[in-house]
Amino acid sequence: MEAIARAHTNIALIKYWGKRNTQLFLPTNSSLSITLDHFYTETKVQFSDQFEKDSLILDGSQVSDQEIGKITAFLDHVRNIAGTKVFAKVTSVNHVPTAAGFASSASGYAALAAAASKALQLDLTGTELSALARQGSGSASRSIFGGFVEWQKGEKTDGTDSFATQILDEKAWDISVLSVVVEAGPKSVSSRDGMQRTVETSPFYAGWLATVAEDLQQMKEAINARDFTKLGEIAEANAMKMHATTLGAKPPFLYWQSATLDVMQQVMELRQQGLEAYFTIDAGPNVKVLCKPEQEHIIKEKLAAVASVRDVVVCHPGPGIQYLSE
Ligand code: 2P0
Repeated sequence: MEAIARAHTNIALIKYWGKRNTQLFLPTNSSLSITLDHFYTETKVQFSDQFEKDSLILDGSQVSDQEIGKITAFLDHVRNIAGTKVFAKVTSVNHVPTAAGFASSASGYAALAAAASKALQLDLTGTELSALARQGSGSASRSIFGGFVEWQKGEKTDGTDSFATQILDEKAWDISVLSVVVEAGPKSVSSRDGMQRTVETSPFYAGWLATVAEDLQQMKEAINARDFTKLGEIAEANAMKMHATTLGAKPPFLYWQSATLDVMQQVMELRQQGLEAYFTIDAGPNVKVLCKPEQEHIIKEKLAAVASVRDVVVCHPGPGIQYLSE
């Protein structure tokens, strides 16, 4: 009754920003991401009737009771499907930059969903696994698959039609995603709290909702046509729009720090110089820069030269869930 799974992180080109049901992790809008080859989580799950409670060792350390509570709530979904009450020991290692803001709930819950369901011999389809991972963290639904992935928001109230599907596999189109780690302090608003506050209080949220479906449609056309310029322009504009909603929240908040702006301005400057690069930013200060593989070396150098940049890690489209043996 044990299994090991590896799941990679993903970066959204069209952002998931807001829930219509916080219990079931049902989003207000569909989103689209690239699974990244370089960053991943490996998780081992062992079920045994010898255990008296669930436990989690993350990167070699026992985690807090609050964190265990979330894991137990998630494992309860898996146990319900399997019809068992047996407890689990979870051992998880994150292969992501240790800098603040990079710990990933997407790869974490995707790997946990895969390893736990495999350990209980549940033979889930990719779709079922995606809907399960979603209930740990919304963005985890996308990390089940490799390459370019769309999470359809679904229409039903029970969540059975809210899961991700693969649009293109990781070998179908190579683009470079430069992960820019900046000098920054800890973030003060989690993505979960931030999106909820924005949904409830920001007058700009209506503008987000009114336009995000069209952004997604245009993005899918760009991907089908392998049109990098269109992909970059839409991704950058969509990220800007998401962050703009936070400025209208009550109280307002902002994930950018001064180093974030330094990188954004450098990307715009590179475009002036004829180098094609676009940025996208999640709920934190770090920046992901999209470019063509043939320009990744020069663009990486130019980004690394920005004083407040600590590291630049080159990523490409990566694989979906992998099952490992010891
Ligand atoms: C995304 N983010 O699409 C967006 C863009 C952050 C900004 O998904 O509450 O950790 O666990 O479902 O998945 C981060 O939010 O939130 C996220 P929960 P999650 O990648």
